[in-house]
Amino acid sequence: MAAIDTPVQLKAVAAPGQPDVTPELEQLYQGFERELLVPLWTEIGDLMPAHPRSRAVPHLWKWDNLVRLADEAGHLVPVGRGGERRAIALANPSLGGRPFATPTLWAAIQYLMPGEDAPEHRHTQHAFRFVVEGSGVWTVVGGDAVPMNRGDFLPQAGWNWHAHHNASDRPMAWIDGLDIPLQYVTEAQFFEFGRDEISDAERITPRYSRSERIWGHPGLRPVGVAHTTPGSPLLAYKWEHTNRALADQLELEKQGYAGTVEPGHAAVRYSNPHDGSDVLPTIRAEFHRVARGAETTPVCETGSSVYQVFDGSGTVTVGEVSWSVTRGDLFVVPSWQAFSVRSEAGSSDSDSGALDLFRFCDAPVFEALQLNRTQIDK
Ligand code: 1HN
Repeated sequence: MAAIDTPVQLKAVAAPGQPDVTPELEQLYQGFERELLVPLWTEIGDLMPAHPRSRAVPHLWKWDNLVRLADEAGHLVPVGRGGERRAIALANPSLGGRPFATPTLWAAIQYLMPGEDAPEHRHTQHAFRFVVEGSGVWTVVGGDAVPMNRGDFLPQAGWNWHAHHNASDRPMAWIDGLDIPLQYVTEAQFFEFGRDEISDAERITPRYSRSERIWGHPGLRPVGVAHTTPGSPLLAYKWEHTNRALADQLELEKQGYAGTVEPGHAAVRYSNPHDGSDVLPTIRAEFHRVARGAETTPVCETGSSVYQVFDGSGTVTVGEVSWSVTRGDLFVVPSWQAFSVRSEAGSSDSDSGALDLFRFCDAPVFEALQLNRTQIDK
C-alpha cells in the first residue's frame, strides 16, 4: 500500500537545543506526524525570532517598464465585468509569486484607455489611488465624481461603491494601494457587483467633488454633517495643498523655524478631517520631500511600506541594497529593514529641485495592535 503523505513532516536532527536523535525519537516524531502534531522545540526559532525577519525582500520596479507593459495590456485586454480592473500588481519576489508587494499591502499600476469605463463594484478591502502622471480620469465613489490629476491622493475606504471613467482622449495610468494581503489572512472579505452602467448624471467632470466641497477646507469641520463610515470622508487630497505644505516647511526651515522631520526633510501625513486619524483603517499615507543634497537618517520600523518616486532623483537604501531612482519608480521597504534616501540632481530634475516620495504603509494596524516600534539605525 502506498504511504499516505501527511502535511506534517518532522525530521529529527542533531542540533543545539534539540534532543538526541535515537530510533525512539524518530518513532515519536512519526507519531506526531500521524496525529498532526508539531512540537514547539523544533519550531521556536522560526515562530519567535529575536527581531522581525520579513518574508518580503526589498525590491524596485522601474516605472518605464510598468507603463510599457500596462500600455500593451491596454491594447490586448478589455476592461469589464468579471476581471473588473486593468490593474497589474507588484509581486514581491519572495512571496511565492502572489500579487503581494508586502505581506500586508497590494500595489498595482492601473491603466484605462480613452473613453473606457471600469465597472462599479464594492469590497471590504480599503483602497486608494495616487496619480504620478496624467489627468482625465475621474472615479465615482458613492455617486460622487472625483477628478484625478497628477499629485492627487484619493482614499476610498472599504464597502464604498466605485467605478472609474477615462473622459480624455489619452490613456491614463495611476497606482492603486489596497490591504488585500492583510484581508486575505483575516478571511473576512466581501465583494459585490454594482450597476453595469453609471448614470449620465455621474458622467461629469467637476473641478471639485462633493466630498471636497464639504470636507476639503483646511481646519474647518462642517457642523451638522455626520460621518459614520470608516476612513476619511474627503475623497481627494489635491496636489496644490500637498505641494504648498512641503514647500512652506522647507522654506521656513531655511529661515530658522522648526517644522520639518529633520534638516532638509519635510513630510506630511494625509489625515481624516473628521478626527485627525489615518485616512484608512489599515493604511497610512504620507508624502516626503527631501531637499536636493539632503540625506535622511536610516530608520527601522515594524510594518512594511511601498514608496513611489513622485519627482526628482536620488539614491534609496533598504537594508543591504541601494538603488538609483527616478520619477514613477516604486519600491518596497520590508519590516525592520533600515531605510534612508539621498536626494541628488539627476536626469529628471523635479519642479521643486527635491526628491519627492509618496509613501503608504500598514502602520495603523501595527499601532492598533501595539506592535509599532521604531529604531534609528546607528
Ligand atoms: C479594485 O476595485 C480597484 O477599484 C483596483 O480601481 C485594484 C485590486 C483587487 C480587487 C479590486 C479599483 C483592485 C480592485
